[in-house]
Amino acid sequence: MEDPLVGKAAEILSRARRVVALTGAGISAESGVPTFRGKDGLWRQFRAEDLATPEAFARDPKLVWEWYEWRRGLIARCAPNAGHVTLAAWERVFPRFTLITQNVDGLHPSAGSTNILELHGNIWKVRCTREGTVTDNRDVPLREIPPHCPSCGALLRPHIVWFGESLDQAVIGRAFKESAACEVMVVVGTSAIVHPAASLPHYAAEAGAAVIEVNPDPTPLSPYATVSLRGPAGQLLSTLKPRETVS
Ligand code: BV8
Repeated sequence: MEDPLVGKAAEILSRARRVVALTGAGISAESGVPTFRGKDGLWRQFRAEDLATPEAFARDPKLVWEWYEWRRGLIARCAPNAGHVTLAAWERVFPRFTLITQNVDGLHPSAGSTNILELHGNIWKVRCTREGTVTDNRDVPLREIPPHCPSCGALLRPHIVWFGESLDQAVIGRAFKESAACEVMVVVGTSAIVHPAASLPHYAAEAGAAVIEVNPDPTPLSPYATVSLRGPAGQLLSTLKPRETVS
C-alpha cells in the first residue's frame, strides 16, 4: 500500500520538466559515509570549528590533513547507493535536471551523474596554497601528510570550502539560477542549516517551485516543504521516479 505522500510527490514530479535535486550528507548515509550531525556523525568526534576552517589549517595543517586522510580512506571503501543511482537516472528522465550537492565525497559522479554543482568542493581534489592550481588526488593513503605541491613545493590543501570561506561564485551563482528556474526541488538528506546552501529551497519556493523533502527526521525546512517524506533516500527516491520519461 503506497504512502499517499509518496503518491503526491510522484504526481508532482510526473508533471515537471525542470527539476533540481539538492543533496546533503544523508544521501550517502546508506553507503556507509558518516553524516556530520547524526548520532554517529563526523562532527561528534570533532568540532567543525576545530578542523573544517582556514584557521585550523593555518594552525595545524597536519591535524587537518589527518582528519581528511581518515575520511578519504573511509569514503574510498564506500559505493554509491540506490539514492545516488536514481538521481543519476533523472538526468535522462527530465528535460532539464540539475544536481546540487553539499557533499564532498564524490559518490554522485561515481553513480553516473554529470550535471552536478559541488557547492563545497570535492575530497578527491587538492589545491596548491601558493599557485591555486587544482588537481585530482586519489592516493589512499596519501604519500605524505601534509602533502606538498610537486611543482612549487608549497602546502597542498583539500579543494573543499571550509566554514568562513566563500563558495565559488560561479558555482553558487548557477545554483541560485537553477533553483529560481525549476518547477520542483527535491531536497535529500540535509539538516538544512548550512548557508548559503540552506537558502536554495526557499529561493526555489519563492519562485513558485514545489519543494519535496526526503529525510527520516524533520528539519528547519520541513514546515516550508510541499511534501515531506520521512524515510531513507535510498529506499524512497526510486519510488518517486515518474513511470515514463517526461516528454
Ligand atoms: C559562506 C566542507 C560567505 C567541510 C562544509 C547565514 C546564516 C547562518 C550562518 C551563515 C550564513 N552564511 C554563512 C554562515 C556561516 C556558515 C554556516 O552556514 N554555518 C552554519 C553551521 C550555521 N557558512 C559558511 O561559512 C559558508 N561560507 O557562507 O561564505 C561568508 C564568508 C565569511 C564569513 C561569513 C560568510 C561555507 C559553508 C561550507 C562549509 N563546509 N563542508 C567538509 O566536508 O570537510 S559544510 C558541511 O555541512 C558539509 O559539507 C555538509 O554537506 C554540510 C551540511 O551538512 P548536511 O549535508 O546537511 O549533513 P548533516 O549531517 O548536517 O545532516 C544530514 C541529514 O541527513 C540529517 O538531516 C539526517 O536526518 C539526514 N539523513 C540521515 N540518514 C539519511 C538521511 N536522509 C536521507 N536518507 C538517509 N538514509
